This record gives sequence, C-alpha cells and structure tokens, in this order.
Amino acid sequence: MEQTLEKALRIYFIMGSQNCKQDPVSLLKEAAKAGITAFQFREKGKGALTGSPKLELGKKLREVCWEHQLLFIVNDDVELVDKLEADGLHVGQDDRSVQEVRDEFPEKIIGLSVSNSHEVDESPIELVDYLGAGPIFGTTTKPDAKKPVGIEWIQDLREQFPTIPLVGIGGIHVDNAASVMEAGANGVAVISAITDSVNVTHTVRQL
Ligand code: 3NM
Repeated sequence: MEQTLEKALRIYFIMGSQNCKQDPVSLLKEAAKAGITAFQFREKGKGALTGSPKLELGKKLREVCWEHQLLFIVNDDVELVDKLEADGLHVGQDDRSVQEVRDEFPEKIIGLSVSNSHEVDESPIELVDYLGAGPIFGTTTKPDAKKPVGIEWIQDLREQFPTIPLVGIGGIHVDNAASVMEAGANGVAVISAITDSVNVTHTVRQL
C-alpha cells in the first residue's frame, strides 16, 4: 500500500455473502470502481458460508481488491489471513486476543473494535493499527450489536488517541457519514449503505 492507512480507510466497505442480495463479487467490483478505499471480508452470521465455499469466495473478492489496489482485510478468521494473502485482520472484543494475533502476524494491519472506555482500558491499543468505533448509530445488520454510542464516542477516542487511524461503524449512511468524519474519524465503515443501495456508484460517490 503506497498511501497512508488513514487515507486507505476513508470508505471502508465490509461485507460477506450473507449481506448481499446480488452476487458479492459483482457488487464489490461496482463499489471498487465507484471509489471505495478498503474492503473487509466478513463472512459471518446467519446464512454465512463456511469451509471451502467461504475460501473460494474470499479468493474472488481478494482478486478484485488486487485489481483495484484496495486494502483487503479479513474479519476475525485467522486461518484466512495467509490463505488469502490479506493485508490485515479485524478483531472484535469477543474474537482472538490482540496480543495473540499480533504475535502471529507481526507485519499485518490489525484493527480492533471498541465500543466503550472499559474495552479501551482492557485492550493493548499500542498493538493495533486502527480502531473501529461503534455502533455509532442504530444498525439492524449486526443482530448482536451493542447500543448506539453516537458520534461522541469518535470525539472521545480522537481526544484520547490523537493520531491513531479511526473509523466509525454502525448505521452509517450517506446522510450521516459527514458527521462521523467531522467528529474526528478518518473513515466510515459501512455494510448496508452499500449492500442495500439501489445505485451503488451513486452511494459510494456520495459517501
Ligand atoms: N460491527 P451497517 S456494527 C459489523 O459496532 C458491525 O462493532 C459493528 O453494518 C460494531 O453499516 C456492525 O449496515 C454492522 O450498520 C454495520
């Protein structure tokens, strides 16, 4: 990656086949052409693929990211990091510990989700490359999402960590994305804003 991580995380599209009404590969191609800057393969939850179909889909999505020089991050699944030659790994609070993944992948980009100060206090922030803060707004995409924390959480994190790359996640759409950036985020991470869009090109450009 030639550009800085802050810049690469600006429009961070996350999805797995379970989020898509259409073919995930075509959707990613369309979003990539329209200007997303990073992608996270998050094959997780109800209806998600496992085993070799998951790996095969991951390979196709990985190809698209290579073609468009997009950052390619995998969610949680450490097994896929090397198999898909991912640029990095994103972990939540209930996934593998940051220390473990940092030991296993010293050179990869590691992202961590944080929803409150307690999680921040309990996490080795110095070992991660970026933070995902959320859910900022209400979301129905992740059934076990915590309560929305609002853009104040971005402001708090930015104050506490002035230089760490930071993305907001959860319920972010075209009409509220600017408020997340104005609060101090480097980027917006979205699922349904793009997977549910009737005009992906237009939505990505507006984001
Ligand atoms: N993580 P949408 S919220 C995957 O708060 C995910 O950590 C969240 O989907 C968190 O953009 C979320 O459709 C779902 O709201 C984001």
